[in-house]
Amino acid sequence: MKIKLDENWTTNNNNVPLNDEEVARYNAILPNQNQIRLSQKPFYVFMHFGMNTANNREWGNATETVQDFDIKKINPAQWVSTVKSAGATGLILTCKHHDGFCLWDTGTTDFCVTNSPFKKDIVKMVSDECHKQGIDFGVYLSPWDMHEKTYGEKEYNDFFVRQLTELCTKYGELFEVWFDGAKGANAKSFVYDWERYYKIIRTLQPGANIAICGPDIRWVGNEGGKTRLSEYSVVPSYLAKSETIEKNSQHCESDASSIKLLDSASEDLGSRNVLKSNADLCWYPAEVDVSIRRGWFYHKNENLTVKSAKKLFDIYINSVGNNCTLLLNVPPNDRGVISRRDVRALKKLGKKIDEITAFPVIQQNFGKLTEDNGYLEFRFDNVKSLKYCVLAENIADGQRVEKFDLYLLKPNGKYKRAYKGTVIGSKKIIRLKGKCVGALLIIRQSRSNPVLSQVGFYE
Ligand code: FUL
Repeated sequence: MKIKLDENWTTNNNNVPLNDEEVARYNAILPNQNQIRLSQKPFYVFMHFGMNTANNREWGNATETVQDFDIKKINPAQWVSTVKSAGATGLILTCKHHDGFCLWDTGTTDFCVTNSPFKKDIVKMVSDECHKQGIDFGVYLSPWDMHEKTYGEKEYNDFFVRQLTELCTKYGELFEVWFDGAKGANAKSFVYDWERYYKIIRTLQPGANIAICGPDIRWVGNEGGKTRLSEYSVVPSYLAKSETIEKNSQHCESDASSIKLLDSASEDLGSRNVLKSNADLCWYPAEVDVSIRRGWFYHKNENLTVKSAKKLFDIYINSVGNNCTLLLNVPPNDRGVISRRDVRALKKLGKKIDEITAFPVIQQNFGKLTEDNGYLEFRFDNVKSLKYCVLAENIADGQRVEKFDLYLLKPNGKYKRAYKGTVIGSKKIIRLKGKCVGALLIIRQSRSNPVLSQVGFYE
C-alpha cells in the first residue's frame, strides 16, 4: 500500500481551512462542567423496574391498580454491586414509567408504591444503596402519564413539576434526569412546559445533566446500540428542541424495544457541511441507551435474549469508544433481583473493560499540538502485540479532530495502516492486532490545532 505520510494537518489540513472565522465559531462551542464530568464517567446503567415488572408488560394500559404491584421484596444491594461489577459508575431508575405508577412515597397521587402491598419507598431504597456503595444516582420520570387524570390539561404541568420537585429534593444528589419523548399514538395531545421543568432541575440539582428531551445529552437515535461513524458533540441547536425529539421518539409499545437503524438523513449531524448552514450550534453529546435483553422490562421468556459479554463489549467500544456515553439497561426481575445470566454477562463485561488499559506500552498527554507535531511517532522497546489504542481530545478545548490515520510499524520496517478514523472527541478506542515495533498517528484534518489529552497503546 502506498502511504501518504506527507499530508497532515500542519501541511494542508486535507484542503479545508485550519483556522478561519467559521472554525472559530465551531470551536467556541464548549461543554459545561456537568458535560465534562459526564465524559469522565461515560458508562452507567438504566434500571427499568415497576408496574410492568409485576405485570410482565413493556407498557401499561391504564387499567392497573396499586394491588397489581405484588412484588414481595427487592435487593438493591445486589442491583448496585452488579452495576459496579460491570465497571459502570451510575444507576438511573425508572421512578415512573408511562403507566404512571410512582416508585416513591409521593404526595402527588395515590397511585404509588407506598399504597401497594409492597409499602416501602423504592426510590429511597435504591438511592440510599447507590450512595452507600459510592455510585451516582439518577432518575427517569416519564412525561407521558396514562394514569393521571389531568394529563392533557394544563394542570398536568403543575402535577409534573410537583413530582419532579419531590425527586429533586428527597433523594440526594442526582447525576442525570432522563425525560423520555415516547408517547402512545392515541394519547391526548399535550404541550409540556419543558422550560419550567428544566428550571426546577437547574435550581434544585445544579449538577444533573438533563437527557433526551433535555438540553444536555442527545439521544443517539436508536435503541439497538448503534452509533454513527462520526459522532459529533457540536451540532445544530434545533436537535435539542423538544419538538424534534418527541417526533423521533416511540409512538407505540411494539416500537419500544425495536432496533431502529439510523437513516442516512440523520447520519451526518455535525460535519462542517452541516454546521455551516446553521447559525445556532450547541454542545450536545450522544448517549447510547440499549437493553441487555430484548425488552426494557424483565420478562421471563426473554431470559435467552441476554446479550453475551462479547456483544456488550462491542457495544461499549462502539459507544464509549466512539465519543458517546453508554446507558445500558439491566432490568431487575419480579423477584426483585437481577437474574443470574445478566449478572454473569455484566461481570465479564467489567473484566473486559478493565483489560483495555491494564497493560500500557505507552501513554502520553500531548496537550495542544504545535506546528511541529505533524506526525506523532512512537517506538516500542521491543516487538509488541498491541490490543488497543485509546485516544482522547481535551474537550474543554472543543471537539477538533475530523480525520486521522493510525499506522503500525511492522517488525519488517514497513508501515501498515491499522485504522482510518474521523472524530476523536472525549474518547476513541481502537482495537488492534498483529505484531509491531512502533506506531504513527497522523491527524489529517482538524478544526484549528488538535488538543490531545491522551494517546495510549496497550497490549
Ligand atoms: C422508550 C420507552 O417507551 C420504553 O419503554 C423505554 O422506557 C425506553 C428507554 O424509552 O421511549
